[in-house]
Amino acid sequence: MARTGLPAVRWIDRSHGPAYIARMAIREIIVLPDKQLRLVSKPIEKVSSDIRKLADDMLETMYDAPGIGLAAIQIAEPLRLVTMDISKREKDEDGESKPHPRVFINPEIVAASEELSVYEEGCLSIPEYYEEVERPARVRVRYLDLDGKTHEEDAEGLFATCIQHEIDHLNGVLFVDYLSKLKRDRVMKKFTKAARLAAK
Ligand code: GNR
Ligand code: NI
Repeated sequence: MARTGLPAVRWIDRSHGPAYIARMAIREIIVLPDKQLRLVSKPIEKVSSDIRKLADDMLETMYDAPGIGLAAIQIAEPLRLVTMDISKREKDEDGESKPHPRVFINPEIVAASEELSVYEEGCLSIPEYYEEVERPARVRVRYLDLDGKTHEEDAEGLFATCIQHEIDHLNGVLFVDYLSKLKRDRVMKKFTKAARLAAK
């Protein structure tokens, strides 16, 4: 998973004021075998202040992890909300990296290419496990922004992979579901055993 190396507060919109910033929170990311990861998340009907707060908490949690994407269910909120930052984080002339926080509300794939591409995927809910997954190379995604406005956008490369991975989370699907039964069973067993040992 790409390291941001960013203090989590760098992308914050300061206009919210100190009281808002103080309320922001890094939330706990749930991991396998937590059954909540299999829930189908609910569409967001109104982009309320609670939703905006949740999106901010998700961005902070994602940067802290660090990860390039996060679905709300990964912090135990079964809502169709995704955050992402796949920026390359190249340093500018001041040696500063530029974050590109993005929020997708009710995202859906409206078209997918026949051409497939393979990417080595990881998941914050399946820590330290990476495997190659084949998915459509390009997708068209429809979503709402934080102002409730509808957008449609073409995605390719890492963006296409990541948005498909996140929309899968909204449907209770994990990247290990695309692997052989042997590999999937092995991962599930490993995390079930780890949870059992941690509970003792
Ligand atoms: O941080 C993440 N990296 C990643 C790499 C390849 C394909 C997908 C991802 S998403 C992942 C964060 C995560 O678990 N999102 O749900
Ligand atoms: Ni994931």
